[in-house]
Amino acid sequence: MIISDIADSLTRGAQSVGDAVSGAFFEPVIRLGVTGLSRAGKTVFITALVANLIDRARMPQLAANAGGRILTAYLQPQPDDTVPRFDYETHLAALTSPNPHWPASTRAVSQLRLSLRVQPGGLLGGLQGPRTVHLDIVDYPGEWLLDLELLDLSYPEWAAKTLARIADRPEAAAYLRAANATDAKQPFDEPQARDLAQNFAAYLNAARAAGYSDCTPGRFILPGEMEGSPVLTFAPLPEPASARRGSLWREMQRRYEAYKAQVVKPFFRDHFSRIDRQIVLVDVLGAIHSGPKAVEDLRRAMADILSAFRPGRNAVLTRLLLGKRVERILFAATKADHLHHRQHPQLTAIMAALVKDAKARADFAGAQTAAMSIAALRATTEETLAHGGQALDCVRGTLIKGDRQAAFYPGALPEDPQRLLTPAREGADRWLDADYQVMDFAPAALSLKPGEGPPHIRLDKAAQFLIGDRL
Ligand SMILES: Nc1nc2c(ncn2[C@@H]2O[C@H](COP(=O)(O)OP(=O)(O)OP(=O)(O)O)[C@@H](O)[C@H]2O)c(=O)[nH]1
Ligand SMILES: [Mg+2]
Repeated sequence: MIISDIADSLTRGAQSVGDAVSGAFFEPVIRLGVTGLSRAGKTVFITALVANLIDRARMPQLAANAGGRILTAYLQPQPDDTVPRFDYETHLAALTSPNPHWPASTRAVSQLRLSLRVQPGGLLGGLQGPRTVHLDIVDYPGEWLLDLELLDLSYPEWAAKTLARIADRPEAAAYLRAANATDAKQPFDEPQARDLAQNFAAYLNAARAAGYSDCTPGRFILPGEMEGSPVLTFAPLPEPASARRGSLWREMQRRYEAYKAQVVKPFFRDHFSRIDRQIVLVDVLGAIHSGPKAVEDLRRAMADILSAFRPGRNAVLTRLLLGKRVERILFAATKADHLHHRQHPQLTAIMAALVKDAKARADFAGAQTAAMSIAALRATTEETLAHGGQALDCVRGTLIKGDRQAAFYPGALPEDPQRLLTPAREGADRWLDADYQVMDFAPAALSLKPGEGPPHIRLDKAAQFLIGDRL
């Protein structure tokens, strides 16, 4: 074991002792991770969940709430001083203003603490007073989980693998020309390194726009405050026969290692390793609408993301986790309000089928898993229209474009998910026997009664699966 790993283990050990002390003897803390690829619905989910835990009239499926055992829920300063706070108030204001709109995109990890006063249930519950359970919600981009692979690869391995993978992608042509024209055994030159890194980042952005999800290193796409720093100024190059100290190759190697040590590892050590419960949000409908290629790409991205939840696979992660594991994982197909409820079982079956391979390979080290279709914020109402002698199950909402109401039929999802997943795997260009639509609906203007949170679909069922057993 190298020194830095021992240090990591010690920090983790101290943390878990801290958690155990505050958990077992004082006030229990549940850390709920919320992740998903960009635009999956993380921000809306957290905002709606918190609003509906504070005002609980729409949460009958949360057992502790149905039993009247949740006395109050309130926001508290979150315990991690260096992690940005999830901007709940601003996001809620966007969703519930008289002119409701969706919140802006968020690009980094953030956290919020909601504390619940709960009357213990069970036989002895009545004998004890109420206790406080803290729910720490951590929002982080699913893209960051894709960087896990880097921890196991050296720079020469990563560079060779990446160059091979992108060799025949048109989006990478310009970068590959630049990389192949570079002699990496020459002395290091900062402007040259910067040009290569910028060129590679341009490829990653183009690849992502084209629907690829294997766009790592993750922070190249969303650099934030690290933009232009040495940890983000490297790129995969063809390996020279030999390279001296001070060469471009050696410096690229050093920066790649710094990215792993100072960007990837701290995320897994400080955030990921402490999560107890996890929800993975997936925009399944969006992918189906985009076509078979997007569905296949999503399936692969899910497999890569989920490898983080099978720690045995990665030596570095296994050491960082020290035997701790996520206890429950919920896979939620989001934006289910785009479909009439009669089609929700089909959507849930597709969600489950998308993660089935990853699940079959190893059952997430014993974690309990479930698949669901949810809408964190319901923007539509249901309506059955007569159309050509047939009854069509539609949804009605306010269109973002044009600001008018419309009823809309999204297409019929198949009963058997393989009807979509098989053509996707075989590389079909479009769906043969059906056409699927999605509409951009604006959030509906709300008039909430006292005690009511914003309308949703199955947010209470999701909450019951994720935290219900701990309340
Ligand atoms: N109809 C409907 N649309 C939703 C729902 N949740 C999310 N959306 C749509 O999906 C978009 C993205 O939602 P966000 O919650 O911002 O997604 P995110 O995962 O936080 O996205 P990034 O911060 O960009 O990574 C929103 O702007 C809405 O258009 C929902 O419950 N119903
Ligand atoms: Mg967000």
